[in-house]
Amino acid sequence: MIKGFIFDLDGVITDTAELHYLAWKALANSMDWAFDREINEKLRGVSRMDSINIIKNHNNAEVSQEKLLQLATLKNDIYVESLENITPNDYLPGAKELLTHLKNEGFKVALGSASKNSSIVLNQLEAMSYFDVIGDGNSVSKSKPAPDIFLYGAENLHLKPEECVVYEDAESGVDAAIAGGFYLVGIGPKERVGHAHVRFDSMLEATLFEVKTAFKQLF
Ligand code: B16
Ligand code: MG
Repeated sequence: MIKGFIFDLDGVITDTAELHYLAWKALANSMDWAFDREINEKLRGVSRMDSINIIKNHNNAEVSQEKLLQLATLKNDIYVESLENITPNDYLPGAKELLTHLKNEGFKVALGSASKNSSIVLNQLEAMSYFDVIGDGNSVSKSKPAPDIFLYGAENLHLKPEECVVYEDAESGVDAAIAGGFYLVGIGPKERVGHAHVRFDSMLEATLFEVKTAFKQLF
């Protein structure tokens, strides 16, 4: 029986991808590195240090680990400053309605994000009260596609993976949730999240009614 839901943040609850893009772009420009939306797409759901390694490798750049950490910190400073612009109007369409619905029906809810800035984002959205557990980049050391972040969420909700539905928009996040033994809702195109158990184009379609219909033997 499904008793809980675990949500990814960027691309599921809100769209911070554009702010990540602008911050990485500013950093890349300062280094004279190539960076465009195609490379940015490879960073979806990927941790900060894995992201900078992808950008560095794309540019065949030689950078020490210490310098790489410095650059990632610089990008994060730019990104965190831009989070001030997020308001409670910035939920992805359908996300707030779904969270409200789940609360009203008594489901347990956790966050399962790769971001180390999830609390800032959730506070800006005024979304903290929807979550019983916050699992993010500060909670575990192995990032997606390792299942650790979702296992952390389930454990702290006192549920088994097979009692939880995970919502994810990234390929690595879908891989992580499958590896952990969760039921999975993919948000986005087939090429990206087609390996989820159920897929919707956007959060607007991924309502509780649709998920209950898709997994009807589990509710
Ligand atoms: P931070 P999610 C991910 O969020 C983003 O999609 C990804 O682009 C970002 O690099 C990662 O968080 C880490 O974020 O730099 O804030 O720690 O989709 O896992 O909620
Ligand atoms: Mg995501």
